[in-house]
Amino acid sequence: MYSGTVAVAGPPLRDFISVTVGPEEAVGVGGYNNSKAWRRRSCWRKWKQLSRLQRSVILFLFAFLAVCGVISYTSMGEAWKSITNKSSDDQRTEQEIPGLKLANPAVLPAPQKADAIHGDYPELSRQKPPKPPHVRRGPSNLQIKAPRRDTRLKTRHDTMRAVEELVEADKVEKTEKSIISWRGAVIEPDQSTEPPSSKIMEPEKPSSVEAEDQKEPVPINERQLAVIEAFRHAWKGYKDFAWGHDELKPLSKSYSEWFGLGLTLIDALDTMWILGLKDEFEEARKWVATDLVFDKNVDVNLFESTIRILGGLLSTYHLSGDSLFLEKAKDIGNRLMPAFKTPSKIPYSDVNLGRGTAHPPRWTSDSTVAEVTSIQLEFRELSRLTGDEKFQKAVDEVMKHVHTLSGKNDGLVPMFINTNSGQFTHLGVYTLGARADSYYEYLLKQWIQGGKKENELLEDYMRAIEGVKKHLLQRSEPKKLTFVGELTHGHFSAKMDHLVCFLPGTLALGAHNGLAADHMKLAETLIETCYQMYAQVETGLSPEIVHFNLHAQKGHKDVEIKPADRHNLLRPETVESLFYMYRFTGDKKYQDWGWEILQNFNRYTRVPTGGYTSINNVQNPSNPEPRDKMESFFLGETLKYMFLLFSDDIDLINVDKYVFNTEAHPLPIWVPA
Ligand code: DMJ
Repeated sequence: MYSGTVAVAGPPLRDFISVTVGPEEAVGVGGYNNSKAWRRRSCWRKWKQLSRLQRSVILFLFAFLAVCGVISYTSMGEAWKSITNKSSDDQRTEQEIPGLKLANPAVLPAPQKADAIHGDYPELSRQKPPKPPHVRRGPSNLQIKAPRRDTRLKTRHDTMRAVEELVEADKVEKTEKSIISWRGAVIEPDQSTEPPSSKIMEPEKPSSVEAEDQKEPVPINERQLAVIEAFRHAWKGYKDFAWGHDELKPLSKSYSEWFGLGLTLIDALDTMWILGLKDEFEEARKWVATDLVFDKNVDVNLFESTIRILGGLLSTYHLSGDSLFLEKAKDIGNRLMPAFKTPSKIPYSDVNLGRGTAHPPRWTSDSTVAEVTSIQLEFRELSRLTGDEKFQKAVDEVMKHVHTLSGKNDGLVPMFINTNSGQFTHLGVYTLGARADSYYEYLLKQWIQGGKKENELLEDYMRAIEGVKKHLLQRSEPKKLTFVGELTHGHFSAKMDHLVCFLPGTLALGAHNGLAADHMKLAETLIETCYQMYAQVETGLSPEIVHFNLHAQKGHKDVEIKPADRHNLLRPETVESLFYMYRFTGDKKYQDWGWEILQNFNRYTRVPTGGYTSINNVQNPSNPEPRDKMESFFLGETLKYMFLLFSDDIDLINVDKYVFNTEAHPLPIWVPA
């Protein structure tokens, strides 16, 4: 029973208001009657009996109490917010894109409604995917752990402070350093030979495997800060001289166009998110919102635009939850579809985005095998997000067709496929390098993406690795490095592209996902080889292609380099594999190797006015001959994998929740059935 009295001072008589509310009031003639209708009538009668002033005062008091209620609600702590958010999170996906239905739910939570969070997110929150729900689903390796939000945010603020200090320190340091000139470029001689100073220390946890159980957030360490500094330096060049264009030409302080779609900017979006570069991300987002237009009379390469643009937009959508990126992804996805209109359904290499026409290269009707089989992760994810199965259907058909084709050699595929006949061409040449590389990578990654159910993919992957072991592995002299060569009409060549260095990481990922343990052993030996491709070279940077010595010769190293192959394009593959190896073993040597590589990029490829450049000669430290081009994958992949390699936080893009596309854009793993 409740009885309340409200007293208000004022003019006589009417100034005193007494309101009594309680069940007593409801007792009238006829005894206790608590029917809803009776209560409504009784209250209304009482209300009518009050003077206008009394009513106004009561209304005012109710309004006042309501305002107090709202204020106290909004000032409640994080815990309360997370409780209230949790239930609405589940409904967001459908609300943000009308009619959107997920064909397959993802292991990751649905991204937050874009417009709701845009411009109002906590600083550096972009380093992490949106908050996962507390419920755990699926097998233990796919379960989502409860977030550690408060402490993590604190760490991010500390990190940004440290980054700012680092930038300041860097400015001071730069003015003190001497510089050397060579062929039109000025390179800082010992840039970042030591990690830049910072208050933040490396985490004590020695291994990422142990890190799985840790409860405390992992602070960003000095090496990661050095990556952030490198990214900012590269970004400065792009912003100053190439903003909105495809690639920076850092020496001539200009740019080059490939597709005319701001390739570097799009490729770098999710890296900025992961590195926590809020301002840079925000500025780039604005460009995407206002300047990125796909309705252009421009020919693009299907594979390159899929892995860099579609992949970049999709992963940025997942990390940020901003629907702008999904809208752009849908737009380009639709515009790429004409590529599949071929007699065999094997797509053409080129598409005109504005005209909706597609064609093969001028000199052939062939497509590259790696290109037509490394667009699947992106198109499948686009179908899952939009509910439109046409994207997935088109790329699945390619894989099913390639699965049945003859012309393979123990699972190894030739490099070309004809868009008319659908058959492999140029038979008899097998490589894990250019034109075939990511076919193998995507067999495994599609299998992982789809919840490890698509047996044909796994079958093809396992068979191919057996083919690699049988036909392509050899050991070099004098160090007996295991390497992956090439087979040309039965003849073994000891040639290995740097591109092949994706393989140790892929093998390790497979082993982590339950495949043969000997894949991990092979990964360990191959990553050592890839590291030696850097370590045995004068600049400490790998050339594009090496030839291994099969016979010991006095004074010769394992690695030989031909003049035409001695360039370095800032490629990511070795760092990518180092990242996986460190994640799965916790062996610090992989971080140390990556650190050496970063320092050598800083020594030989960094351009003082902003940006990094490809070089022509990794064998000449005094004149590495800069090429005047910063490839978009340096920001999209190389620096991202560096940052993740140096991290001890397995939740910073957890590989049990995300699968990286071949351009290092993380896409969610779908929930297993
Ligand atoms: C990137 O575009 C991708 O990693 C692709 O798979 C291979 N080439 C470059 C990087 O080397």
